[in-house]
Amino acid sequence: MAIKTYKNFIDGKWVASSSGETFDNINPANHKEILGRFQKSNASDLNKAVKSAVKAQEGWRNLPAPKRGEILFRVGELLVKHKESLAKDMTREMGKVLNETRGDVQEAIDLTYYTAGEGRRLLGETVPSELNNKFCMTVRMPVGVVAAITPWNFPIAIPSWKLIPALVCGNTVVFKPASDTPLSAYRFVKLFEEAGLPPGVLNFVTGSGTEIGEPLIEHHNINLVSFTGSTDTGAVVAHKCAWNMKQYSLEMGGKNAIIVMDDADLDLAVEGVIWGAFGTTGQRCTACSRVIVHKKVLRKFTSRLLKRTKTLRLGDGLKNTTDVGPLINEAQRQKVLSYCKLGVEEGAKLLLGGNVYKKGNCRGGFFFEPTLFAGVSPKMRIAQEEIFGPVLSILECKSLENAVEIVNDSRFGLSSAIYTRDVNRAFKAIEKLDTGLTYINSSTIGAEVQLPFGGTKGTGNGHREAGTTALEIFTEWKSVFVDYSGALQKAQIED
Ligand code: UN1
Repeated sequence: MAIKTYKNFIDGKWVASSSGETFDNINPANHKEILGRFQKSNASDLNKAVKSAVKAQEGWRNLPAPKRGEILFRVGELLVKHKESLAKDMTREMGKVLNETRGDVQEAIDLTYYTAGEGRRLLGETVPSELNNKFCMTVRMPVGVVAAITPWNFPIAIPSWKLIPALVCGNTVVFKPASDTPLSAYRFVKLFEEAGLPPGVLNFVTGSGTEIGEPLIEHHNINLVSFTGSTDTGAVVAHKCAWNMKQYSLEMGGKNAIIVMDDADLDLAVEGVIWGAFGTTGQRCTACSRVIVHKKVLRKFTSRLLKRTKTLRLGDGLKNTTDVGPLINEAQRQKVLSYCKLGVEEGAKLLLGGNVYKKGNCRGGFFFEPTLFAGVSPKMRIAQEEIFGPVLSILECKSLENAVEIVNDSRFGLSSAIYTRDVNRAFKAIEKLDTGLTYINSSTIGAEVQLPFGGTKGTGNGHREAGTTALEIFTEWKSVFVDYSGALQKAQIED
């Protein structure tokens, strides 16, 4: 079958890059399968996309917010309609199992329905004035032109966290998806076109971070950069934005932990840890990569976890017999492998896995064995650094206080969880764990869109996506003072 070439979307038209070049989008479960060719865009394409977003700004911000919301509701309906085929394409292009790619699309549906309703809210506040015959209120204004730079692990859900709130708030957008997942991004953008979004309001450009990502961040017409990805790249975004006086919102790494106390339901905890550590092949920023187990139950828990991990079946995510799909690409697989070697060198005990997986039908993909390390101490690099793969470290704790100390001994602060039947311990954990998300008796993954999403410390820059807090990112506050006294009234000045 002929391989399809996909284009950029600029000013409401599908156009090829002026580079004349494309790159291949491959299936990580079988890298011989090419899913499509995408534009290898350059700075000139990028400039056109930004220009088109600038041009569309005035019209879009003047469209009443409820009308903007209506268009986005239609996007939500189209996501519902195409959920299954979007999920299948997503599994083919990034590997996670079909149930999870369905979940990815569902998360975008939830986010879209929740946030499009902001078109009829976008609440500000009214407050009293210190003077008579004077009215005070706050209103939300769009920030302007937003650059949305998104990762490959949630190819539709994460773009939805950025595009939907940005648009309902009246911003226009230039969207640059990860080069590993341009097909899902393309299909998402097609839905906005079909829903009737005016030309130029959303522009889509594919290509590498250096060719177009950096010029996009630095472009003088970009007012806000919304980025999800690695902490190293996030730091570069922050530097460049600070230097150019732009706003930026960063969602970055995690080193998320589950605490298993001695009173926990151990079978439930094993299931939560398996789901958190090996779901999405460990490639979630919320993935559980440390399990901190009370010494009284350490042996029992470890043996049950080991037994359960051995049952996981690797394979193509499209097959319903598969539990764990491939990693995204070979570079990522080599990174995970090097961390496994490092764990052994650091003195951790490799209980299971630790190597690439090439058996049977998995030969042609970027598969990696589900890996367990025991005897990990908190300062080891495998307990400190984000691996982004199916590698779990087991650590021992003596008490809740000790467990909290280990969880918080991290440069990241995204997600944490505790398994306990003791309500006092649960609330103590909620109070003490320094993370943006905390789960009681459930895994570190599975955040819902009506709540703020984000983390403390090196995970972000204090912003929270989703929920109503997304509006804080995508709007500017204006404070308004209306004096209807007909006289010069002076605040703060005594007569
Ligand atoms: C991510 O890993 O980048 O809470 C996002 C979760 C998902 C979102 C994860 N709802 O795991």
